[in-house]
Parts: sequence; structure tokens; C-alpha cells
Amino acid sequence: MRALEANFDGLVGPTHNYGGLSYGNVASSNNSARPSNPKQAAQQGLLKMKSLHDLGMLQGVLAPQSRPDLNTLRRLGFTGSDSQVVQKVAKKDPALLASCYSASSMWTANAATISPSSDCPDGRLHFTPANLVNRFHRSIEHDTTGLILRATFANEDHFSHHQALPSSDHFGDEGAANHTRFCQSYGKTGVEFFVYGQHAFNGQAPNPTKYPARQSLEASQAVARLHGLKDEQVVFAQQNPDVIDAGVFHNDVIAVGNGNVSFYHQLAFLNTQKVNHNLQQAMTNMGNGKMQFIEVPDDQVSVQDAVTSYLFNSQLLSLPHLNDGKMGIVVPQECLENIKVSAYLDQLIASDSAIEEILVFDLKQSMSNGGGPACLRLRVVLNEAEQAAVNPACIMSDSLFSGLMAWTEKHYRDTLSESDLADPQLITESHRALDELTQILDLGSVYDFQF
Ligand code: SUG
Repeated sequence: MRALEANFDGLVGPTHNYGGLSYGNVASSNNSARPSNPKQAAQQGLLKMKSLHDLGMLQGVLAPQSRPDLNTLRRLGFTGSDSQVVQKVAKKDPALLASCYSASSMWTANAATISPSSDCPDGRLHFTPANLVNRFHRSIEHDTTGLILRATFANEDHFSHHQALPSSDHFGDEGAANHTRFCQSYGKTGVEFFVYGQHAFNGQAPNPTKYPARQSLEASQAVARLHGLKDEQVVFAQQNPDVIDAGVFHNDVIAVGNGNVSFYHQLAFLNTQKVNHNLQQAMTNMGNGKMQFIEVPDDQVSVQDAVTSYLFNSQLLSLPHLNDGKMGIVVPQECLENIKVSAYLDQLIASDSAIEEILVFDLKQSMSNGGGPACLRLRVVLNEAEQAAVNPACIMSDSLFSGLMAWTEKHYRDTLSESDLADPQLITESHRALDELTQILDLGSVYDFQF
């Protein structure tokens, strides 16, 4: 059955702000406490979704989470009405309030790890929400993520939804940001590539010394087991700890793949030669053809340039108008503002690699928190029956785009500062917006507030 890759982007929630919450994510630290523009953030994301839809890609929308997370605040001992809870936290612990107000679920590459049905022995598509234990503000996402995924992919004959892994650093899991699937064509059994930052149980060196390694090998192994993947179709690889210490907090900041193409920085992995050998071996095991490795040399694009421009946080897309395995690359505009990266991209397009076309987007609001084009999307390979089983209200269309643009105009602020988070009015605004969204996206009750 014909299969294709859909991208489900996270809709940026109404409380998008710069909390400085992600140690090891350089942009998040550098922009801490700057005022944000939630409306612009949401609209920049919607414009990317609409453009890819216009190019004939199947584009989905994943709903944001309800913020502030009042349940978590109550669990932490804050009492009273919703506005009393928020006012008490604002006084006692503004950093906690920012965490519970974060719109970080917009980076849906971290929502879950997904294995397409053609990779799984039960013929269903498997989802494991990521526990995101490493950062507190993200560790409170996975329960609602699971509900939103179930509401979007609501058919047990086709979709198998797992629980997130146990919430401990031993099983630290950051989802699809550290997972890539390679294949000859989407409908064929492919190879699943899991990249981890540390061994959790035997503490085997080398580990990063400055910034945290968010993903453990043990978490990646557990996800592969849950999805029923065979040993011969799976490759595990360790990230180079030095690049984690240089600000590469997820592998998708330094590598991306699609089809049989692996596009990565020379210093991305601990032992690149072995990694590439294992990938090719697994492709051969599964009856797929040759991999195309596009390695970007450090003397052309340094790790620092990769981190600031987000060259590798791009989407490699098999655009419908391109033939013979050719792809487009979706990059943030920061790539064109960096002379070295821009020169590299020119050279890449002129070469005879599979990457043939560049698409550039202004995603500055998300980029300023360390989230580029690839962070904003969750890839879901779907065959025709599965496409028909997805909640149709979550699929991008001209009318959904104009509906969501109007919805952001109606409900979103165009500036939000740290001090605004204490404003009780923001709770009502956020609830009102999300209540209306559940109807637009036909989600049922995924949120726990009463409105
Ligand atoms: O987890 N930033 C996110 C960015 C996630 C990017 N995702 C991928 N690479 N796939 C993170 O660090 C910053 C929030 C703040 O500081 O307000 C934040 O959570």
C-alpha cells in the first residue's frame, strides 16, 4: 500500500515565553526573560505548515497543552482558586511559574518516538510519548501528549499507543529528536536509528562534562523493544559528548535523515565510520538499497555555526514535485544569515547530492528558544488506510489555516514578559483559546480545566 511521510507540527500555545529553562540549549539561555510574541510565534508556525501543505505534503497539526499547568502547581502544594495559585507561585517561585507556563510542547519532535506499521510485527503504527525527564518544564508534558496523540490517531486497529517510559534519568527519552528512520521507500520495512547521549546503568565514559546528556541508551533500547523492532533493523549510536557540551542538546541539532539520505556534521557521532557501516549493514539486512551519506566537514561549517544557524535542524522532504529520490531542505532563515552556512548550502544544491531545493522560513520566535523547523514537527509515515484513520480535523487545509490564523488573532497576545505570567487574566485567555481549539480540531476532552 502506498505510504507517505506526514509532518505533524506543534501549534504554538498562547503562553509562549522565554523562560531560560533549558540548560544546555544555548538559545534558551541567551534569550531568557526577553519578551516574546506568542501570536507571531503561532503564525510563523502556521505559515510553515501551510506552505508545506501547498507543496502537496500531508501536513498535520498537534494541539498545544494547557498552561499554566495548575495540576502540577497544586501537586506541589499551592492552594486556592486558579488565580490564587498563580499569584502565590509568582511571589514564591517565579521560575517554577515560568516552567508551568512554558509552551514547550510546540516542539513535537520531542512528543514521541514513532515506528511506522511497516517496521512493526503487528502491522500497527507505534507511538511512545517521550518522558522528557531531563528538564522539569518538559517532564510535565507526556500525559497530555499521550491524550493528544490518542485523539489525533484514534483507531486501535491501526495505532498502538504506549505509556511513556519510567520517569527517571536512567530512561531519559526525548522522542523523535533522537530517532531517524531510513528506508528505500516509505512503505517498505526500514531501519530505525536511535542516537543517545549516555549509558545510564553502567555509566560508561565518555560522557559530556558540561551539559546534560538527555537521552539514554537504555531508553532507546526500551522504545525499540516496545515497538517490536528486530535487532537487525535497529542501529544505536552515541552522540559525540563534545558536541553536547557545545550546545547540541538533541541529535536533530547536528544530523537529519530522510529516505536513504543521512545528512550530518563530521563531529556528530562518537565513531562515525562504525555508525555508517552499521546503518548500511541494517539497510542491506532489510532489503533496502545503498545509503547516501552527506557529511559536512567541520572546516566548512563548525559545530558553533551549526548550533547558531540550525542547518541540521532542517526538514529533508521528498516533495511531490521532485522525482528520483530528490529532496528539498527546509531551513530557518538564520542559515542564510550565516555566511559559511549559506555558502555551504549553495554548494550542496549545486552538487549532485539528493538535496536539490532550499525552502527558507522565518521561525525566529521558536528559534529563540532553540526550536527550528525540525523541532516543530513530528514525522508520521502513514499508508493509505492509516491516512484515512487520522482525525481529519487535524489535517492542514486552506480552511483550517485561515481558521487557525483567525483563532490566533482573536486569542493571542503580541507580547508576553515574565511579569505578565502573574496576571490572572492570562489563565482565562489561555483556557478560552484552548476550549475553542478543541472544537476546531475535534479533540474531545484532552484538557482538564473547566470552562
Ligand atoms: O527542550 N526549548 C526546547 C527546545 C526543543 C527543541 N527540540 C528539538 N531539538 N527537537 C528544549 O530545550 C526552552 C523553553 C524556555 O527556555 O522558555 C525549551 O524548552
